[in-house]
Amino acid sequence: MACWAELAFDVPPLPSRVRTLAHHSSPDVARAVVGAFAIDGDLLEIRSFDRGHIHDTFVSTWRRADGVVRRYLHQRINDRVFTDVPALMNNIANVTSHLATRYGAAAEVAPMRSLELVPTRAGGHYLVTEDAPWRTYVFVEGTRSFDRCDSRERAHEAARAFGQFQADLAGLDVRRLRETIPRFFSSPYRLLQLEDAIAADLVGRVKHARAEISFVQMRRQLVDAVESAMRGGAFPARIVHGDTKLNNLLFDERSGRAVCVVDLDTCMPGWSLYDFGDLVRFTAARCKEDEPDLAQAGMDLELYTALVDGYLEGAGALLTSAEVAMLPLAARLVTLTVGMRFLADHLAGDRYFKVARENHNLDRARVQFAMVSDMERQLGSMERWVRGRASAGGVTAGRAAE
Ligand code: GN1
Ligand code: MG
Repeated sequence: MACWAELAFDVPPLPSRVRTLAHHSSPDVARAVVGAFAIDGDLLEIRSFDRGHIHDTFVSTWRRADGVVRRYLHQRINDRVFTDVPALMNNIANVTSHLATRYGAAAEVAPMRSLELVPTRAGGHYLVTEDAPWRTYVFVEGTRSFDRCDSRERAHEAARAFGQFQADLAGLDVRRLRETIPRFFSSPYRLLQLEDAIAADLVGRVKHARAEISFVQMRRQLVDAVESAMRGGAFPARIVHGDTKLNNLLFDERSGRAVCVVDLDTCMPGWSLYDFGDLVRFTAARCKEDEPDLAQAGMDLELYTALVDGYLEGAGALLTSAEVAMLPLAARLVTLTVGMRFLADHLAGDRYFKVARENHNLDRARVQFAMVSDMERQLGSMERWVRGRASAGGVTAGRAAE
């Protein structure tokens, strides 16, 4: 079984300084490009749709000749973050067609459905304009998403659905997907990027971030833990979603069931627990990702336990016992790693994540680190819950590590 760390070797490393500037475009720009996609009817309306830190997103409404009104979601792809757009869109096309086939054929996975790409009139997966590449999805109607988790049941359902998503992709050959952002999931590499940003100190912010920097430096061992386990063959590379924020899941408005996983940008080879870790980072957070008041930050243990149960229900049959045992570690590691990325971007002058205020990325990093500290305080309980589930047979895993 190929190890993800090995798969990463044949791609060039990221330049040490990511040359990315967030960019914004308007509904007028979107209006000019949406006609190039294979959509029937008259355009009634187009408006901005605020989501994510990377792309610009719009929703359009169209009326067909037969009177039926339909909506579509358009994204101006940030090609400074995703420099290999053909590979990105090839991954998404592979994933959506695999899921559409699976969901079309297997009654047991209902009511899940796949995102649906709308081709260009020329038949491509995306449109190249002078300014940027664009893509279009069918808008998934009758659903809603949540920026914050409102209940244990919601957390359980989200984790079940993201776990199932991973299990549903287990039948797709990892090698059909490219790692579109090199070493995206590698914590040691993220630490190197942070160290580069500290050494360069491009905007003179290092002196104001000493506490955050030493917080990371004291956790070097954690940074290496998963990659060394993978190098030792503890678990295989898998296709992961890579951005399992609660608001990347659409819930049926009426039943409350999760029905569609969105934002497939980082769906690529990685380590399965990344998805679980990112779920905990976002969904079990006591405050929003960029809360300036750190007194509110931390991890809700009740929500964490619901996430463990839901994730094991969705993906348990797929996971090795080594993976299950590492769930609590993954929560800490992914939260630390995303914090390192925010901190590195703050130190490099906010070139990657969109920011809306001064020190926005620093605030984001601080919330992640406060959460890591809180997880460290609750580590015993986090581990006990997972052990209890594994020994109670709540996990159908337990195969020897492959
Ligand atoms: C970015 O797509 P969006 O904005 O949800 C980022 C993720 C981070 C996340 C933190 C391609 O996701 O990796 O975890 O922000 N995506 C990319 O909120 O870097
Ligand atoms: Mg994303």
